[in-house]
Amino acid sequence: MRIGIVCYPTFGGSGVVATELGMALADKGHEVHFITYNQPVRLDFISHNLHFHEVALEEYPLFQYQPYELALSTKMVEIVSRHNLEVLHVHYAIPHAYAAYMAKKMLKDEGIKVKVVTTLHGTDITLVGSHPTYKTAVEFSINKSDEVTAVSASLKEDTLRLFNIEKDIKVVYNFIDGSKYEVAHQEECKRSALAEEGEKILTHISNFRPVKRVLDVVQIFNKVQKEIPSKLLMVGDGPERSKAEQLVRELGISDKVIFLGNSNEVAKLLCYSDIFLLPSETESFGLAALEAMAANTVVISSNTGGLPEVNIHGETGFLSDLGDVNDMAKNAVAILKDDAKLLKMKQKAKEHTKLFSLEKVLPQYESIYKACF
Ligand code: GMT
Repeated sequence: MRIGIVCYPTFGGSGVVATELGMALADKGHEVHFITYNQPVRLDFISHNLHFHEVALEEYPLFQYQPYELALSTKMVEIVSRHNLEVLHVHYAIPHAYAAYMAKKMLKDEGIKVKVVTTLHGTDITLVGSHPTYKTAVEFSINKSDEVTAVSASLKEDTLRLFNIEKDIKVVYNFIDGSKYEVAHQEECKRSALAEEGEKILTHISNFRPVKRVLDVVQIFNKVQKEIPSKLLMVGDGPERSKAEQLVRELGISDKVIFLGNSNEVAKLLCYSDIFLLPSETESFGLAALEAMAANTVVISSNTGGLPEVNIHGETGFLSDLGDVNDMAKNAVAILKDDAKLLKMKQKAKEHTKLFSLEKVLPQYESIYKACF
């Protein structure tokens, strides 16, 4: 098929999933066109059937805010008609689903048909989308999509609770390409580069937005390091990073916490880790947790949103109530003290990721594209 993929090109989970999906679809022989404002960060190759089209914005002194939806829908019209695209798959409802609806209408006037598939990722529903500022337009554009998917059962429930939805929402879980984690583990994992012999490694990866509760991450680690020789790797960047750095200084643990900034080498970094910390306020799925599990890492997370669908309490890791840093630290210390149990849990975590493999999920999206016709 000929498919346009619209996403945020950044380190956020929705952009990562969209990019990995597009690359896998192209690998399978589909023609894929990414339409967004920058080359997606995980898009590491372009080929004869994998293309990137930049949405450029024109500055004009009258505009306090650049009208991105207008530029995006104009670009969609251009690319759909030039490349005969059959489906526009938009990731993250705001503003992508709305812009796709406008593009579809404009194309219809030219006698060109295109189908729109919208994938809901989380904050487009739970935090931003349901806000009165956007709610009407988000609800409208979800209902006007030809097919709608959500990345977890929990997100589907949230969508049905927060909006008046007339469409059937299909749950298609996020996925990972397990082979990427094998390579990193066997050949390139140089644990000694970051920790001393005998030290355990805890890792957090996110965009450091308030919803990720990075201060909880630091508090949990502070309790753990008092009982277990350990290091904390903080990967990513965002608005809460300086507060987290400040808290690390105040707690006097600067020599044990390493802030690495954004990285494209997630698989390589995760291969060092024993525990992945994700105490988020809400998480529709928790792709970062799944990536950690694929790299043999035990997950200690909150029990919010879709996290219990990914992290199985007592098997792949532990779930605690939101903000209960004592419980999260207690679970971490207990598992880090028992090497045999830690190893078993790491293996279980990896095993569990097979449910979310690329091979399982890719055909689900392909049949959703076909179901539009
Ligand atoms: O969580 C983020 O920081 C990014 C955000 C996004 O849309 O890019 O992630 C959401 O989508 C991911 C991919 O589907 C999910 O794994 C995350 O759980 C979800 N984030 C939230 O719900 C907070």
